Amino acid sequence: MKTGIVVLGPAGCGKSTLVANLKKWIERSVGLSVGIVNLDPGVRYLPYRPDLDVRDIVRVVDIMDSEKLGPNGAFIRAMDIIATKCGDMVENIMNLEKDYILIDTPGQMELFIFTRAGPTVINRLHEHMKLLGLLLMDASLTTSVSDIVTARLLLVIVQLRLGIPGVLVINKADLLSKESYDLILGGLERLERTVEETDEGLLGQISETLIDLIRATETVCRPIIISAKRSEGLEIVYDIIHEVFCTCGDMT
Ligand SMILES: Nc1nc2c(ncn2[C@@H]2O[C@H](COP(=O)(O)OP(=O)(O)OP(=O)(O)O)[C@@H](O)[C@H]2O)c(=O)[nH]1
Ligand SMILES: [Mg+2]
Repeated sequence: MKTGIVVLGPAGCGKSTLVANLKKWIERSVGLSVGIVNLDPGVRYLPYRPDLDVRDIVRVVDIMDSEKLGPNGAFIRAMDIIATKCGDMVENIMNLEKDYILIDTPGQMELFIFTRAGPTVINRLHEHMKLLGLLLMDASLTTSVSDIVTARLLLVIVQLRLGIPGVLVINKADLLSKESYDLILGGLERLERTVEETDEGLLGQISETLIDLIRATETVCRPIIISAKRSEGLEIVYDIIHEVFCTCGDMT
């Protein structure tokens, strides 16, 4: 069965950079072949040459012109069109003779996750291939307990919406302070201790409750920290992909 890695995350967190550099890293360091699928119908420039591109089906700019819609309305319309042509797309992906398939997703993550089309495309793919989601977050958005709790909770929601296992990947390590680094890698216990020490009242209680929820729903592994641009930490990403599929099997 083919293995697909779905790279998700808020706008500008480094998804396309990770896809470009992870492909290079896997091919160079592991010697396996990697195909790339672009699922973003709105993107203009990509830092890689995709093997399959949804912009061959539909482009957001064309929908904005032809249907007189704004960017978000046009994006939702484009995703609906992609969902209806999902069967052909899945067949084309299955025909790619590659060991791994990296799937780049739109910057408007909420429009991908919280509409019907995004989960439909992922569910159709998941019928034919093993999938792991990498939820990428910008390091500047993971500097406090509440930031990290929010990111980890978002991972739970992404897994729930898309029905695939996921790993939280903090990108732009080069911008991360030593304190934030330790807080992210210190695990849930470290977050709990920090909440207790800082006595944030009601917000602290919310964080404690959410930490319990994250502990109860955690499936794959702790967050990892990388720099997609500098290709740092990509060996950890690869080890986790390998661990999830080869050691534990598909965890859904
Ligand atoms: N400092 C730093 N910048 C990075 C890193 N990875 C990516 N970037 C920069 O972040 C910006 C956005 O990168 P993209 O790869 O286009 O991000 P994206 O998530 O695909 O963006 P959208 O598809 O528009 O949502 C670019 O300027 C990248 O060079 C990193 O590890 N460190
Ligand atoms: Mg992108």
